[in-house]
Amino acid sequence: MSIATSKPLYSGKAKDIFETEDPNILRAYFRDSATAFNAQKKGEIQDKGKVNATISALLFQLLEQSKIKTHFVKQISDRELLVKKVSIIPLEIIVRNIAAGSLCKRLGIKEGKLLKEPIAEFSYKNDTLGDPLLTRKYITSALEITNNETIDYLISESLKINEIFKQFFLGIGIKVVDFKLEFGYDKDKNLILADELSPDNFRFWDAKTNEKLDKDRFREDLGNVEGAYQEMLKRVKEGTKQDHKFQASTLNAQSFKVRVQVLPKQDILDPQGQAVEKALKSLGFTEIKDVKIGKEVVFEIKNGSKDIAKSQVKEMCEKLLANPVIEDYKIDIN
Ligand code: ADP
Ligand code: AIR
Ligand code: ASP
Repeated sequence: MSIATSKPLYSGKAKDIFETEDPNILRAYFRDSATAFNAQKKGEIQDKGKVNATISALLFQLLEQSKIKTHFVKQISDRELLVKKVSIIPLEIIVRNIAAGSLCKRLGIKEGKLLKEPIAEFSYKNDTLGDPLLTRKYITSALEITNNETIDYLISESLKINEIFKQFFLGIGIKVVDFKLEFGYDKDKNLILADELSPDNFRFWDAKTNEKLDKDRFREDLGNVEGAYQEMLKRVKEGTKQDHKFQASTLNAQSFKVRVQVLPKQDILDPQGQAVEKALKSLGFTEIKDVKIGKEVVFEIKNGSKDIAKSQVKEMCEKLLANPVIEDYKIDIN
């Protein structure tokens, strides 16, 4: 292919961006080169380019199904995506669900703290300055990058994307700790999501073990960097194949009221139940037997389908709300 040898329009820390015959379409070539801490640390992660291009393609498609406008056009090889050319807004929008990275350093919070609500924050996309954190006024009045209305849109779009991702990744046993997004204007002045969606710009933790499955393995010299990237590729491929785990209608989701009743299994020793049974009998209620004491968990869940919501609640019960070895659970969802 002749275009493969042409000079990149831009060569960044992880990707080369080429023009194509169509002036509105660019070709992004994902390299294996890795940097961290604003390129102070440099290295290679074998096959990272392939993993990041493919995960990005799958996740952009997932978002498009949920009516999020993105620059994604097509994956044309294992390392290359065609994307709509945009004029990038020089802001990094960072969404956080769990404390990690610079948030912990800045605020002295312990890594792993579940934030009361997801946070969307902005950094200035400027390597020389080390991508500093920005306030709203820095953006609108000091740098004059954009206006309040656009900031509001970027925040609400990023938080919407976060909800889609949290739900999708939960289905493949991954916690979305935080991530970085970039947006830009296409030729028709639509503000759309651009750049990449990959373990380079997300923190992914295994939901059961909290094992880090992202670029932190490279940043912190944790070893098995390649293995973590491959594991994420495997899971994202599985997740995007299985429609029952995730449905495109997330944004048209209804809210369901869930009531989960958890009780010790019939043949399991339940000392609390026995004590209550004894006390009741001593009060004269001698006709009772088999007292079991359990718990009830109530919450609301949003989803486009009641069946999917129910299968997710079942997964929650199996993984967290009940101990399936010794407890039975009953789900009531309306
Ligand atoms: P960096 O510039 O941070 O070193 P990369 O190596 O990933 O990052 O280079 C990709 C560059 O291309 C980034 O600066 C990103 O903002 C830019 N980019 C991403 N998507 C598009 C797009 N659709 N149109 C124009 N530029 C884009
Ligand atoms: N990020 C920020 N700048 C570049 C990247 N990739 C991503 C990190 C992390 C999130 O943004 O990969 O997922 C928050 O980063 P930090 O360093 O601010 O904690
Ligand atoms: N992407 C930035 C860099 O390459 C920041 C980071 O990922 O740590 O330095």
